[in-house]
Amino acid sequence: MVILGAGPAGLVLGNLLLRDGVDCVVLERAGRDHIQNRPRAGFLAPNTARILERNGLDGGLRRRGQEHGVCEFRTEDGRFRLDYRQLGRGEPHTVYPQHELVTDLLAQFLDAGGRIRFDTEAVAVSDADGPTPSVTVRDVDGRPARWRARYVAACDGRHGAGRRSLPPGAVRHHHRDHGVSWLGLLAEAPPSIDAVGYAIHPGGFAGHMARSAEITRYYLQCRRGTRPDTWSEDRLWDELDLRMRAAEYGPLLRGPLVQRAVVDLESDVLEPLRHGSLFLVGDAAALISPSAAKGANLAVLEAEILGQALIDALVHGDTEPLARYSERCLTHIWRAQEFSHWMIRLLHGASDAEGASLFRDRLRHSRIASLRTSRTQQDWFAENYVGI
Ligand code: RFL
Repeated sequence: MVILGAGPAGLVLGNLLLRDGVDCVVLERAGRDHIQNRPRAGFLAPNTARILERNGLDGGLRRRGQEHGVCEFRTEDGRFRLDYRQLGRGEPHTVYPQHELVTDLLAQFLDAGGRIRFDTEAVAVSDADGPTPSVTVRDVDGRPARWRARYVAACDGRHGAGRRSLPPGAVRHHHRDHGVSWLGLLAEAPPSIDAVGYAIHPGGFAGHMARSAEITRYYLQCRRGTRPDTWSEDRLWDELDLRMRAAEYGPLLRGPLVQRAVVDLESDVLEPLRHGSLFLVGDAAALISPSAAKGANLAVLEAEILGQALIDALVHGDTEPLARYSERCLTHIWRAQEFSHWMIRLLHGASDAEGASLFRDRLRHSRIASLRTSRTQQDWFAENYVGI
């Protein structure tokens, strides 16, 4: 079994297969240091915590993860909080930075004797429609090599070799550009609010998400094509203050902005998630905008579903679960896409692409009002916000 990519999807899958004695190797384009220090997601759903727990992969999460259950909306009509632990199914998130999860999963994989090749980029997957697919790779020095396996799991993200190797017409590609961009910032500063903060402002959306006691992620909606280094740190903090309405609700705790990246809010889904012996997992299967914090959670869920199906096929000779992999995952993916799309409409007025639309803005206003006032809507929100 060859696994492309050592993100949450590839490493959960690798750990599961190794535990049941399935021979596998992980091929990772980047170095170990890089993957262990790449800050990305932080909000893990209760189902993700359960998957990690039942597979014995939750050591770090249990020790260092922080329970999180409140979000605060700040709008032109004032602010309100939703204690989502008390709504819906009554479950919180666990805040645990993705690079720490990756570090834990990698250590566990290596301790159990797992094989991983860092600095090894998969170039193409060949013969996926037959029983012995192969993966062509090149190392940092450009030296080529080839790996053969019974199955290949593409856990190598949206721009990986798994997607690239699909022959034209093999899968359907659904794609939606939401026409909105966010400047994602990582601040070496403690969280300023004891909640996830969503601010809706005439200047655009701003978001606040705790990562740890010392690190906070902020988002600022920006124009398409904005370069991350356009604004000075002071200007970014001033804009965050303005949109988060710091003058009214309290100051933001400032610190150095150690990471900046512009994210265009896009969603895509491939259908089906299998081409012969090649399986697509995580971001390689579907890209989901970070508006609802679902990407890493879907990656872990899909890795567990595929891991169990591969064990059934390779250890017990039952290929039926493998045949159902795509259908099972797509049900979860579309549900997450639907909620994420709803969140985008909740948090933004008309996008740049749509032009200023008062109609769209009034709809957003009304959506916020029903979230503020309707207990039914709040329960629905809570269930979908933490659900996967
Ligand atoms: P990853 O984590 O991108 O890992 C893919 C790995 O594959 C390697 N790779 C290759 N290796 C070999 N050959 C090739 N040709 C290769 N091409 C790539 C890469 O180096 C990498 O190590 O994919 P995976 O495992 O599918 O996991 C997906 C998640 O990383 C992603 O969905 C989340 O980070 C999305 N996301 C969030 N998800 C959440 O559930 N909760 C959140 O709070 C959250 N916040 C976020 C996010 C994503 C963000 N970015 C990146 C836009 C915040 C941000 C800013």
